[in-house]
Amino acid sequence: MPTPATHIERTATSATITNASTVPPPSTDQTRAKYDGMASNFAAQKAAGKGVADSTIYFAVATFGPWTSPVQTPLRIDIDTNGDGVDDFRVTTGDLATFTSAANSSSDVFIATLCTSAGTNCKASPRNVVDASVADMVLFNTNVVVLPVAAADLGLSSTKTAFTYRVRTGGSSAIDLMPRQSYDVARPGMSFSAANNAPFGFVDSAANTISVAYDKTAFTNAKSKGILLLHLHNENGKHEEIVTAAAPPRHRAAGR
Ligand SMILES: [Ca+2]
Repeated sequence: MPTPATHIERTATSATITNASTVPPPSTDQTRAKYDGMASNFAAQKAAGKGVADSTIYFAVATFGPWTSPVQTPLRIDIDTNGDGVDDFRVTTGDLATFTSAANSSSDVFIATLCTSAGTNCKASPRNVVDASVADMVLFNTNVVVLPVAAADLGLSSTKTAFTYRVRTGGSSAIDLMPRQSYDVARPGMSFSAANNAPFGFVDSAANTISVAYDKTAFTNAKSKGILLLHLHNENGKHEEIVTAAAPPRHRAAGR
């Protein structure tokens, strides 16, 4: 069985802003954010003659420890699309039954929900991008998740391609608040492709090679730090892999 791997451009680390404690979180805590990352399928859309408005943006989060069920790790991403410092959209985690009607009992069809910050005009997308009827995307017993958002639903287009966002864990009150970052859909720091694609991401096998297109200026502008590589089907403790390019040696002036 092919194993999807998802390649996400990493944009922030576990330098979390926490509300109270300065004690490092325990390694098994499924509510504490270890990494967040960004990717989109813009490069593939562009190659197909399409553009930003046709693209999907992927928010990735890795926590310190695994959840048994996604309900144990509520996530929220606040998005400012016009740069005025006021968030315009909000992505949250939930389930399809209560999305359809608040009167329903919750289901185990897990989704990412995009709404305006006022809670209107909500849209649902499958958690980990692909519906469970298509592929096993490993929603349970893992510490990594991908939340997809259609760029058009954020009002993005060829003339408006960038936004800022902030990832937080926790439900009604924040547990971890990651630093705000920016992302330009049309100018990703890195784009990934491979010969063997999975329903989402790439076939995770030694025979598959992943190619990386690198834009140094865009990478630097986004404050990206490397690649957050998600192995969805790995065992716990081995879902996320951090890949960083070797930095050239720094030369120090004599006497310092
Ligand atoms: Ca705004």
